[in-house]
Amino acid sequence: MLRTGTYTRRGFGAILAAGLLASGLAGCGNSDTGGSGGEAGSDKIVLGFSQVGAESGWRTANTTSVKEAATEAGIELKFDDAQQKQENQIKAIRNFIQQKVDVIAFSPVVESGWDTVLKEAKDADIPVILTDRAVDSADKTLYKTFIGSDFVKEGRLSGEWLVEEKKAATGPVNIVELQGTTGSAPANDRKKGFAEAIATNPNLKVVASQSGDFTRAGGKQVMEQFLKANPKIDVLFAHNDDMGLGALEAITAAGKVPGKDITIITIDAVKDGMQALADGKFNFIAECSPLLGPQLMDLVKKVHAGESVPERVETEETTFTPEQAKAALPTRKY
Ligand code: GYE
Repeated sequence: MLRTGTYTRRGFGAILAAGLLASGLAGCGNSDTGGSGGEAGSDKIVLGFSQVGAESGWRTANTTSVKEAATEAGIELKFDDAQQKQENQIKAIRNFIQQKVDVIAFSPVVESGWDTVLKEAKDADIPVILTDRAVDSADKTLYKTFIGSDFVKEGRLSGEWLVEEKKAATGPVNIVELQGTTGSAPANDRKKGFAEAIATNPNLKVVASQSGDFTRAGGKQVMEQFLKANPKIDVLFAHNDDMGLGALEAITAAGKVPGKDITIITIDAVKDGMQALADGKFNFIAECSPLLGPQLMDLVKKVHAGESVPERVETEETTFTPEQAKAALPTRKY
């Protein structure tokens, strides 16, 4: 379940190993946080986790990773699915505060609008860990740490591959972009990284860019509109595999061959995306690992014990071509 290769270059490996091996850390009981939402008499750490939703294969794998890792670490998990709505996440966090959980972790659906509820958690003395997606709060004391991917880098790697792929082009290369959830960190950052990379070749132009909300249905629907409005589409850049998979249906229905008539780049590298890449329907994927559970549980134990944690824990990732996807698929865990 655990890929040691995904961990940060900043010495997190050691922290992780220690955390995974330790069945309990000194000070892990609830007494030092002034109460717990756990069963009476239990000294288990209680973690309230607010998940974005179930919008993609990535998210499903992430939820499984968090649940399995909590069980393995002996942490009591209170899990809430916000169905892609910020108001639901704010409600869930307030519930966790009321229940006096020991630690709160959440994956913020969008970047803005968290200061008030984070302040409430801070006033209640409950440490908060951001997982997967960042917030834009200026006050960094509102949370202990942020663990997740470098989304700008994922966009940049996607753009750099395209620049190389199209370096012989003598005329315009028309790109359409399927953005993730509007206002979310991965949508903002992947767009930015990609735009910066393709700016080096003036032939590469994004002719349409719209949100497909990270879902297959969204990707299909928006791609249909793109195909109707743009007679010449050379490239699709989708902010995740699921939107790319949805777009495949629209492209095929329009009588075009995905991966040939239209070059397709996506992000995530979940199993279905990797299969499409191995089949030559996608051309390139930048990986984004959803297996954050073990790292998260280690951080939960540390912040609960009052130990210091790095401000930012970055997951390490790679990229895949069709040949690399074929080689990786048999052992792919998600
Ligand atoms: O890429 C997408 C999911 O926040 C990294 O959210 C995550 C993104 C992931 O819906 O598939």
